[in-house]
Amino acid sequence: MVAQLKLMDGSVARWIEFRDGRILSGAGLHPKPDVALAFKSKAVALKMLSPKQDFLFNIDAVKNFKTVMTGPDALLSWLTGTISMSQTIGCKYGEDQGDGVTRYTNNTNGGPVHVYVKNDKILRMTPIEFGAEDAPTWAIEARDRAFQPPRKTSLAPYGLASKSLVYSKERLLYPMKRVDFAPNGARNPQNRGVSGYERISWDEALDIVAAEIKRLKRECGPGAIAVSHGSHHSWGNVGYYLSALFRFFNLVGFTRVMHNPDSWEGWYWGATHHWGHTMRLGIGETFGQVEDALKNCELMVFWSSDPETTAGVYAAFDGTVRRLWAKDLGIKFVHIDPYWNHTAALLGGKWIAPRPTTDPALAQAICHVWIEEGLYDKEFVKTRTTGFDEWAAYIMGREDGTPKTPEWAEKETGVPARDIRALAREWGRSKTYLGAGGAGNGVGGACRSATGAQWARMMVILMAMQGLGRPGVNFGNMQIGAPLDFNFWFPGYADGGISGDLQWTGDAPNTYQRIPHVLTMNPCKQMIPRQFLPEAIINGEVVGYPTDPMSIRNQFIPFTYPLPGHSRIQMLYKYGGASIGTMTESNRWIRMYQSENLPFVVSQSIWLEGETKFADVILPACTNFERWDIGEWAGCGGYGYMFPSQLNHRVVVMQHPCIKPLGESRSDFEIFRDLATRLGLGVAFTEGSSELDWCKRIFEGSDVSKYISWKKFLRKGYYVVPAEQEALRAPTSYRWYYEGRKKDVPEPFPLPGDYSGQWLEGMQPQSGKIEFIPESLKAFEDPERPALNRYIPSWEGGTAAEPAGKHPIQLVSPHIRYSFHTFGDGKDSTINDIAEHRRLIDGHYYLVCRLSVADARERGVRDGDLIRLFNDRAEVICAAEVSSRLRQGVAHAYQASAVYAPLGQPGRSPDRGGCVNLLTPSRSQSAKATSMAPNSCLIQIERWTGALKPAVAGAAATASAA
Ligand code: MGD
Repeated sequence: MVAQLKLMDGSVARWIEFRDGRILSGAGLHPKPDVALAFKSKAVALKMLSPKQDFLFNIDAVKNFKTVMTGPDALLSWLTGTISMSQTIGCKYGEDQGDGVTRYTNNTNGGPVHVYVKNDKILRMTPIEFGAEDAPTWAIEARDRAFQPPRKTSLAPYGLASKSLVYSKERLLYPMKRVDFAPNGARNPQNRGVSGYERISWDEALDIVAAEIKRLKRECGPGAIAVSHGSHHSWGNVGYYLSALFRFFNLVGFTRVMHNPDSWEGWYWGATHHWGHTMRLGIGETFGQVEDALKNCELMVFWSSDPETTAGVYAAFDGTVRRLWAKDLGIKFVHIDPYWNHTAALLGGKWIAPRPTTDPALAQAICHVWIEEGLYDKEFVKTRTTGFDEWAAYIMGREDGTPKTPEWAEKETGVPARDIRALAREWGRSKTYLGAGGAGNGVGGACRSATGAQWARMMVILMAMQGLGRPGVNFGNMQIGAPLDFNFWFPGYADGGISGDLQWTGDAPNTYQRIPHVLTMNPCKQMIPRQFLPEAIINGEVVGYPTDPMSIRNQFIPFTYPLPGHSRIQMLYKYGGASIGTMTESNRWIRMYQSENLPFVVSQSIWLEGETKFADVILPACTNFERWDIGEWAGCGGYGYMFPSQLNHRVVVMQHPCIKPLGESRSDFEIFRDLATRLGLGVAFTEGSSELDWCKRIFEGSDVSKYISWKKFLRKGYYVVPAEQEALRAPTSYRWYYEGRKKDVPEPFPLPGDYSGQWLEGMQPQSGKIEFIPESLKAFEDPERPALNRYIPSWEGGTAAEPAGKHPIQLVSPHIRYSFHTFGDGKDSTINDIAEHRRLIDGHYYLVCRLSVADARERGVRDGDLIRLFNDRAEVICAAEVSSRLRQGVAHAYQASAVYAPLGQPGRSPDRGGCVNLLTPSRSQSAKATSMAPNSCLIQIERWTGALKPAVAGAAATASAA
């Protein structure tokens, strides 16, 4: 090709010809250039073409047409990419270990890793042990002892399993097309999940997808293309869905499949009304709790909190050592959970096991004891809260005639009244930390049930009565609040990476000014709530309530599908294949995929699993071990602001491409780039930067570049952020509020306009205080979420009063211990070999479901038997673990099976993959809060005696072509 470089007035020009690997060049105008780059002035040209790039300058030049490119997009993409390679070509990365082994670095969702590679094969992965040159580690002195964590990263089981996931036999290695799908003929949606696949070339696959995008935009107008991604992604700031995917689809225009705040649910829909924190979706501050607890705490209550299983969020086992310090110091532990969970098993302490979903009643009875016996912080309640008298009237029974005594709660929860009373007294007399949810200040399985909002509201109410922020009285379970440097800036994935996305990422407030790039905007406003995507497709209409962190009352504003004048969905672009394992009543997804109303489905996935087998065209993405990226461990940004406070060290990692992509798989970035090029958007998508260039741009914009050179960072692969000096450590969360000062913790929330008093004065709710009876809920009619947080029993299961019925067992399906949602599960992962996760029976790995000894005995079930979990929604076959860690009437199986393996027609036959979400209800916690409630689920269990071979060959839908 011939590229013409010139000034716009033609006064200076030079052409470059690329032919057969040789470059020719000449002065002046070429008679037949293929592409041209024209510059307004010499100054613009020189600045843009000089090796050291000034991206702020470049963006201004492009946006204001001081430089203009003409010619086919494919050639321009290639040319800009080639010019940009001059910045990185020949760079050295990784460290030579001798004997042909190179050690690279990468990140998993459960911790960073060193990756040892020989001859393009991964040998092993290990956590990172720090060296002498890495920054020193913090220490805390408390109760005449000094505490210092180990100088290394920890790693979650699913991180450890990464090698087996890279080399999984379920890897998608080639683009594929469903055999009976003809883009210009019969599409046969009814056969999705049944018919198999044939291998096609990348060109054919991308041409089909690009042609459909163009056709739908032309024929149907905006909104016809829906994009659905998971809540999580392989780690990094470039490849993440909030980055590359958002950038691509903002350029194309799409209907957003809006996520409900699944990890937060009850906190967002409930707790936020009492104390604000909308920017964290209702969960609390994350500063200083570790030091304060070590110094002052006497009792720690873990409520729906199992950080040894969930790793808080992304933090592997970094919190474990801190919890063991607390144990060493003699801090007492209480665990409130229907399951004697792994944190309880490690730490010991008192176990209180309410019936699932009845926790709000237990919490109210604690309030009753505190009020009756005067065991609450009266001064704090008087000066820092509103509405207590009305709350107390309800609790004491003056409002509805029912005092919420421990005896009342015993009937609901099944917890003996004497235990409730003893807990309330000990709590009220001690300096107590409440570890609510796995993170200690939020999330947790109890927030994902019919009473999830009630429960999260109760957690805030309890702490409001105990004087939140008093020394030794706070939210936490030693998972959050390590004394790190929070002024050091490195973007989290929700800061938007390369997306340029203005509305749904932190790009505009956080990233753009540090890492200049072109901002992107989706022209289409249409949205569908993810929770009701099947209803939107099948019924053609749906209403949702948004996840909008800007302000407390934004969640009240419903959105409808379809929007006036917009197209109904004609194409679903699905990223990953998790939904059958993770979405409630997930047979709905199968009905959606087999519906005539959905003419085209693309799946961009790494593995052939779950719903990927329901796509028409499959685009194989590679793992993050096969492409460039850059990211900070547990650095989420967005709603997970300062999540690295869960770690013992902040660690920023260069994510090396440790091996070449397997088969013909490509990075997500490359797939989007290649599609974009077919749509004439190639340069707009890349800005001329490769993935490595983008990593460098992020590195240079971040604070890391002030302390380590790019060259060294590239080679070594990680940087440990020095801990904060003791005198400059972030203050303890809420101490400012307790002491009546302005907010002094380093988080820029809430927005200035959301303070009712002076900026930084008070909490976010209307009164500026913690509100027992929230003004916001008073202003909104929702019978299922009254302003007074009454105990309203679950609409499915949970109360003592409920008759046993045909489905007498309450199934809880919390976050999975060994895998991370569907990551790490199935696909030949080494995790399969953990008998507590799956059991190998007759050649198939069945998901484990735990049931109590009494329930097992009643049903003649022995440990290791196959059992059938069923209700009117579905049937799932699991392997039984008979356990004393549960009360009778409760079963426990982890959510998020990656395997969907129906024994007959998909959606109409028992699943032996272990997708327990086939059984869970699709109903929102409240009709006016689009949320999920999988932990309100009634089932029956019996021994499985049926046939075990899939009846439909296509049910396995293996890619024979691959
Ligand atoms: P994720 O695991 O986030 O699951 O449920 P989802 O959001 O459905 O899905 C990520 C998908 O993206 C996977 O298919 C993965 O393979 C794919 N993926 C990952 N990395 C890449 C990549 O680099 N490229 C491409 N192309 N694809 C990639 C999670 C959801 O589950 C959550 S967050 C919660 S909090 C809920 N919890 C919950 C519960 O507690 N109980 C029950 N019963 N159900 C629950 N469901 C919810």
